[in-house]
Amino acid sequence: MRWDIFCKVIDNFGDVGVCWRLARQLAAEYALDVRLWLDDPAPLALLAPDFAAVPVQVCRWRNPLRFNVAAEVVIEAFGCEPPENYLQAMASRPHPPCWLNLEYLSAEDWVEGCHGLPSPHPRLPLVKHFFFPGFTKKTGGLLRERDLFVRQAAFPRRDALLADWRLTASPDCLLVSLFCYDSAPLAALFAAWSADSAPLLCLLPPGKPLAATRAVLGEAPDGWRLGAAGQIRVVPIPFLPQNRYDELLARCDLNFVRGEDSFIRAQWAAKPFVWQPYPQENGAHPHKLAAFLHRYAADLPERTGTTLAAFWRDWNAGGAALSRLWPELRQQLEPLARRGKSWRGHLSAQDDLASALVKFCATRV
Ligand code: TRH
Repeated sequence: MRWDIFCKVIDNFGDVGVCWRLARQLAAEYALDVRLWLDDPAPLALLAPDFAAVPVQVCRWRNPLRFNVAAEVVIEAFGCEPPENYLQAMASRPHPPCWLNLEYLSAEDWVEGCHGLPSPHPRLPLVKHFFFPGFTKKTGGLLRERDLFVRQAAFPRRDALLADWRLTASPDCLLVSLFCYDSAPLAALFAAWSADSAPLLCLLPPGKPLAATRAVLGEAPDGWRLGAAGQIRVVPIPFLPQNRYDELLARCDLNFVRGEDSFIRAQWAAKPFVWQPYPQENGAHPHKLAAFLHRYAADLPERTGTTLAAFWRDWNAGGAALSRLWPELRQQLEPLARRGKSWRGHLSAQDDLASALVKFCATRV
């Protein structure tokens, strides 16, 4: 059966990141014939340099679209709207395709009520369904490959991972990955770290995190040393293919993540993390943050939960209190690591997004 996935790159990596993971999983685990239509293939080459070797057909989305037949299942990612000539082809199929709008992720309660709702097309004999990823069994679940936990068990150890960048870290050194938007309060974070006498190694991806760091600390091609004894190292690393980024998240003691896909992968890595939601003009992101914290922090000891919530909120609101909150967060990393594991266990009991999609479409094609 053929599935077409349409993806428009709004900005950053998340749109392609999500669609690529989904396309790859549908092809690998369900032997589906998957085409991924991208208006901008550039980010894919970074996320998956091996994409040509994967049995997913990556196609260029141009208007009008050049294609042979419309697929049995059509997924438009994040409301990107397939081109008109493709919609016409969908409508002229003897049996209309199962057409889904894959929505953005949110932990808010209303998601359960909207998941799966139909939306008839105003002109054509087509019905689109809203498909919401999420954190409960009444949503579409989260992207999780079938072999993820098996692969995780074989991930390189921390020393081997660091050796790739000619780095070493003593066992007591806190290993941190820092993936954020340029609005993150990096000056406040670095000041808070500098006041901490314990060693810390921060791995910094290129793009916005690196540019924002340069704006605060100045140019230093090999990285920066902070703190009275230079005990804090902030070191640029290359942009990693998605699979290797998963390895990095699993080996760090603390991950700063953003948007949607790195946020999910940090949860599979089951390590303490700090989330910066994608800043939206309509101001939806603080609600998303609060809704997720409500679920994630629910079973935490009170002190741990309050510290986590305060740190996340401050990270997303200017960082005025980070100097006070950082030592508190650091003290809570052990209970947070335990929570990471119990949360991963809880999430893995629900269907993953690809299998939920396959089930949803099975009765509709
Ligand atoms: O790049 P993002 O900010 O993407 C965002 C969100 O998806 C947001 O919801 C959307 O509206 C907006 O884009 C347009 O953050 P996100 O979602 O975490 O995606 C980053 C991807 O990059 C993810 O697939 C992980 C991947 N990645 C790597 O593969 N290697 C790396 O080294 C890094 C740092 C990230």
